[in-house]
Amino acid sequence: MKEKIYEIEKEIENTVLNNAKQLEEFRIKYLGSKGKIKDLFSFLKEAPKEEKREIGQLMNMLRKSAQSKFDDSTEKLNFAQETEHKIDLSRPADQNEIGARHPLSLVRSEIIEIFNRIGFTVSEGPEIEDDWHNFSALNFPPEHPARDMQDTFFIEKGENEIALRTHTSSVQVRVMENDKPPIRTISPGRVYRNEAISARAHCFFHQVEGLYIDKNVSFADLKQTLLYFAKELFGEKAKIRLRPSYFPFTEPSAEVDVSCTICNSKGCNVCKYTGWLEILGCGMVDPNVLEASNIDSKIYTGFAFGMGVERIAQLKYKVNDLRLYSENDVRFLKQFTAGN
Ligand code: 2NM
Repeated sequence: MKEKIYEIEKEIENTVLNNAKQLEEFRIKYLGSKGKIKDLFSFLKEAPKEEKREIGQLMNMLRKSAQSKFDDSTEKLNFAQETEHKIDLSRPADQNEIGARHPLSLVRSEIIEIFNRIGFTVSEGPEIEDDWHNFSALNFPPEHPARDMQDTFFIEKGENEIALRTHTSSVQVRVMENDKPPIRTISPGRVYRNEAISARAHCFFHQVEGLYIDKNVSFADLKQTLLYFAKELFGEKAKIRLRPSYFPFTEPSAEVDVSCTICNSKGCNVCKYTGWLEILGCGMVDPNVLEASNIDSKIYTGFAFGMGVERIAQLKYKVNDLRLYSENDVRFLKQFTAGN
């Protein structure tokens, strides 16, 4: 009888239970009311008296191990079926959201590329500047209002004044001090002014300033360079006009308008019904500025210009509030792509 028990034990051990059909067959064959184990128990009373106890124990162990094999396999199979429904391996992966470039970054890149094509290189410099590079070397007189705390963020006042730069002309002073003409460079960067924040003003903004110094650089060169720039940026139909103006670092100086690309100069609320949009300031570099950086103003002349990146982006993308550029609202930011 013991042999029979061991035989069934081996049989159970070797049974594979991989699906519901096999499980059901197993249950009927071993655990059911007409199964092999039940059968064995009915023979127990025929066992020799002195072996009854031992054989009874063996039978109980056999029944328990058959039951747990059945239970474990049932559980495994159920789990496999559940997860099979949960994981759909054919489902496409979630899309990663791709960010967009900031409009100011797009416009800055475009401006840099336009000037790169005619030989201007990019120069950069510190945002924290001394009085010399931000004001004195640029021909700002000691009493100029820009030197006032009302207009400029000072970090140190007194003997050696330190401030956040108010324009990137300070970078060009450094270029003039360090390089020999010919100089052909643009300096993009962030600048700071002590202004209350509103739709039209901010305490920081971005500029691109340009500088060209060589023998015989003329106002005609300046005009042609700016016309090229306006056509590259706003399209072949763009026209420019210059109006006399004043800057401490240039003489003569001018303000530059481009024909309104929104209404084709017919008049709209963006150009205030003038047909023209102001986009930059420019002029011939004042001889005092050249001399301050040890460039001989009897040999060399130069032109310079400066523009606000926010202003250009505003025209290109019809942005009506300067604060949008720095609030990081994704509803605004996601509208810009490299193709725009
Ligand atoms: C402007 C307008 C006119 C300018 C001048 C210089 C430098 F360094 F050569 F003196 N850089 N940029 C300049 C001239 C900037 O911005 C409205």
